[in-house]
Amino acid sequence: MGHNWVLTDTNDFMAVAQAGGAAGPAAGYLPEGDSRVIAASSMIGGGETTSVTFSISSLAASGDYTFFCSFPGHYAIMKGSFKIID
Ligand SMILES: [Cu+2]
Repeated sequence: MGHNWVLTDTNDFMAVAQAGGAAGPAAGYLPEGDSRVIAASSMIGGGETTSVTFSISSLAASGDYTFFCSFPGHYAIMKGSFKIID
């Protein structure tokens, strides 16, 4: 079992989450080269840590973004809203 942290526009969240499951473990459960993925960490196991660094310069302050885990099925509960607050 693994977990990661993926950020997409909320409109893309479900499609990317499902494509991630289809991409399989070798791809880290993320569709390779998918431009809908704004940022993503590596897939890690329980008790491990990781981080992700990305620019928010292309994101809108009024945007609606969702972060989630793309391991199959996890996105149903491992998700949240990502807001840019000035
Ligand atoms: Cu997970």
